[in-house]
Amino acid sequence: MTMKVERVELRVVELPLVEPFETSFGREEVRPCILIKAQGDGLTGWGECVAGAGPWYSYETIETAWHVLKDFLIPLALGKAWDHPEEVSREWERVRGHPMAKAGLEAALWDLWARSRGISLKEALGGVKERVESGISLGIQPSVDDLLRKVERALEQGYRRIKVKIKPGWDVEVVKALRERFGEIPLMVDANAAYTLDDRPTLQALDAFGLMMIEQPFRYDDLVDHARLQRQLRTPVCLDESVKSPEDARQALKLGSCRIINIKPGRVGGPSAARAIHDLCVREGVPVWCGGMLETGIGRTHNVALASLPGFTLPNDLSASRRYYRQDLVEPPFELHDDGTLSVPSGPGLGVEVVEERVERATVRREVFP
Ligand code: NPQ
Ligand code: MG
Repeated sequence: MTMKVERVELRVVELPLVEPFETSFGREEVRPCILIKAQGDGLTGWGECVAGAGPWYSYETIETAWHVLKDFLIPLALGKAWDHPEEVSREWERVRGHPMAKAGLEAALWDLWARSRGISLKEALGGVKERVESGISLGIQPSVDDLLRKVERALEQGYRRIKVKIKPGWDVEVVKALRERFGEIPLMVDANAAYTLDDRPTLQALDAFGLMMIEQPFRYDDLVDHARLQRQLRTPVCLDESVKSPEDARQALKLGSCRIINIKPGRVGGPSAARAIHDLCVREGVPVWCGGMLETGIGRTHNVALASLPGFTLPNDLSASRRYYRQDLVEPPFELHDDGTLSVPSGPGLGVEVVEERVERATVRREVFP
């Protein structure tokens, strides 16, 4: 059953966050993102590009992603006959880098393709779980007391794992306070690349707290120093920023740069690449989990479907919609069950309704191709 994309609509939408989100690289109060609507054969598919306003997490921004989508990726996709989204993403291998731009459009094609077969994204990707485990990611707070209150709240809500953002000066004392107050809860930290080899005393101190993992302590593109660190720590190192493709994942495992990988479809170039890294990690016995980029319901749904694959054995950065947004762009919004999980939608494609009137209201820019 061959398909064709006849029309693509790009939008920038801006949604206010319920509270500011602060990491070692900056503070966000509003989340802008690009939404992609791909249409063909009377069907519609939705994707979300997770590039941020500035090049702080990675080099991509809303502007670079818009440019690459408009001038290179959409022209390569429009009007071509294809049987599977992976065929289209193979065409884009000619475009170096820009994984977030590729991932947003590829996600829309997966939705379109799944709908054309009348199956859910979960089935399309090979998912098996009906519910996925939720963890929460808590930003840097004004004080340790503020963080303790946030963690208490998250545990009451049922989140299965607490992740706290760290940076030099907001690390060992914070983790110590959390262990003193909450004991042996499932706890991890994410540095977003804020440390160097010189900070090893700090990382050694964190090693004593029985953390589930330390995420991306070193440079956003480093594999070598992480390998050296992993040999010196009991705590598993988890890579996020440094793994930008299946090839990076293969090299990271070969070098011993980490014992866990955070898979984000946006960061690695799309659902196909995300699944390839999952498959590699299953073969190598390396646990994975699905990260988050403060997605709206559209990106969140794609992530939840991915996290239903069997190798996603650790709690994911997939929280309830209301953790980030007062009103999500999809219905029903994601709600946390008492057991700390989210349901994986089972209807065709995304399996949730995109509320176009809300999308329209949040839109600050729009363009249609051709
Ligand atoms: C992480 N996410 O795991 C990311 C970091 C992050 C939920 O911790 C705009 C662009 C906002 C990129 C917010 C979580 C972002 C962003 C957070 C990246 O490292
Ligand atoms: Mg991270």
